[in-house]
Formats: sequence, C-alpha cells, structure tokens
Amino acid sequence: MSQPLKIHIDGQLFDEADAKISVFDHGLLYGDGVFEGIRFYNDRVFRCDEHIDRLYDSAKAIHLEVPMSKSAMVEAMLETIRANDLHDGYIRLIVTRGVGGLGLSPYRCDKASVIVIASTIALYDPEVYEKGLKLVTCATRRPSHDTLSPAVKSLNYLSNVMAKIEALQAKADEGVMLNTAGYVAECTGDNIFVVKNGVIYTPPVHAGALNGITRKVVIELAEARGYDMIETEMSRYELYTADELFLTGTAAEVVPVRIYDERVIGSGEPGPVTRQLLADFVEITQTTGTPIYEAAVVS
Ligand code: PXG
Repeated sequence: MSQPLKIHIDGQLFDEADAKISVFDHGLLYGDGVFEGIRFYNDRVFRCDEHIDRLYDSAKAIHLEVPMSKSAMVEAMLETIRANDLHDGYIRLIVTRGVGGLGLSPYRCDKASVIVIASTIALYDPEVYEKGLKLVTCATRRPSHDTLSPAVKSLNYLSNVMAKIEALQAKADEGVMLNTAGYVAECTGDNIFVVKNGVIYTPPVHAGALNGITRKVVIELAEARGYDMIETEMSRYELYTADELFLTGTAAEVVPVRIYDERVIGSGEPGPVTRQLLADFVEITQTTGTPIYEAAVVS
C-alpha cells in the first residue's frame, strides 16, 4: 500500500483524507477556476515556468487574481512533491474562485484558493505507446472563441468530458474534437499532429487547439531534426490520409495513433517520425527541468 498523499491547500499540507474544500467554493458550484497539469521526471519539473505562466494567463483571462506570486506557486509545488517524496509524477495545480454564496457573482468570493496535488498519472495503457491507439471523431465540438476562449484551462471541462464519453462508448481510446467550422482542433486532452511526405502538420491555436506545452516542445524537437513544421487548418481528410498521426500532452506525452474512424493510419504501426520524436521527447524530459531536491542556488 502506498502512503496517503499530502495535499497542499492554501499554504498548508493536509493528509489526503483531510484535504477538503467548502461546498460553497465557486470552483465546485460553477467550475469557476483554472488548472494546470505538469509532469516531473527524474527529480526535475518539466517546463515549469511555461506551465506557471499559462496558469496565470488562464487566471488573468477569467479575471481571477491568484493569491500568491509565481515564485511562491513554484515553491508550493516543489514543497508538495518533496513532502510526498516523489521523483517522477504529475502535479495538478488548481486555483478556484474561492468560497462565496449561492449566486454566480465572483465578487462575493473573498479570496481565491490554491490546491496542489502531487501524484502519478497513466492516461493510456502502456501498450498503446508501442502499437498506437484508436481514435474516433466526436460529435461534441470544441467551443469557439466567441464563448469562453478555448485557450483558458478552466475547471469547466464538460465538453471535453462529453467528447471523452463518446470516444469510450465507441470503444476508442481517444476522441478528435472539431471546431465549429468542422476543422480539426485537437483531442480531449491532447494536441494532434499529422506526418505526410516527411512534413509535420498541426492545427493552429486559433483553430481551437490548446496552446499545449508538449505541442511546443515537439515542434522544437521536430525543427531541431530539420523537419518542415507547418501549423495549418486541417479537416478529417488530412488525418485519414496521413502517413503518421500522433498526439501530444502532458499526461499523454507523445502517443502514436493506429486507427482513426476505422481507417488504418499509414502502415498500421507507429511510423519513423513518431518514433524519433518520442525518443527525443523521452530524452529531453529525463535531462532537463527545474530541480526539485537540489538546494536553490542563491545568486
Ligand atoms: N488540449 C487540452 C484540451 C488539454 O487539456 C492539452 C491539449 C495538452 O497540453 P499540454 O500543455 O499538457 O501539452 C491539454 C492538457 C487529463 C489531463 O487528465 C489532460 C491535460 C492535462 C492534464 C490532465 O486527461 N491536458
């Protein structure tokens, strides 16, 4: 049996059984809040600053003041990992609007709450990283920019949850979400890439893709390998006829796709570009990041 986790809530660590928030927290009542999912590998937090920046940008976009500085947030995160003596794992940072009355107004919430969970995550069976996963198109569309911006990682993930249900009911591992114009946006918690004739394509952020941090890392790795990398709108046709398809995300990492809407992709095996980028991704995650256990260097 593993030890119960220690969870950070508003500056204090609690055993997981005692880690509780109010039923009047607007994060629960209205999905009013933002979050980040971050991985740490080999005692280092991967792309720490980029995740922290995105958290604060999400909060800014919903007019939510995070009640601590970015450096205090990083410290809370490192402390939580250390308190659980973890070396490889997954961090969930959550900022909720805080406790208020029944009623939508966020102005009746005195102070935002910060929750840090450090644990582990396994999104897909290990087998899919070898063989590729099964994808289907979902009917639920990615919300457009004239609703809540799809760039905000809010506590309101219901359209993604609905799409995930559709994918699982279709006996697939993951679902493709189109935008309201019918172009491919992304999957329910991952960005998507196409390889065709040696060129790599991914939908642009304005097509409804989250500005994924793994997506950015993979673009950098692909460019370092000399691939042409093109951000362009794509329909299902470009996905059906791809030589290779793969997904990226903090939780998913880099995962090949074998079947999309019952079409076998490429040879039906993870292709050479996907394999190369997956190997490069493993390398960069194992060797870079913000140290968790080393004493901070005072300059
Ligand atoms: N699209 C969406 C909608 C996401 O939520 C990504 C793409 C990938 O972005 P990053 O920055 O992680 O490369 C995400 C992030 C989960 C889970 O439990 C999903 C995410 C993060 C944490 C957990 O499925 N998705």
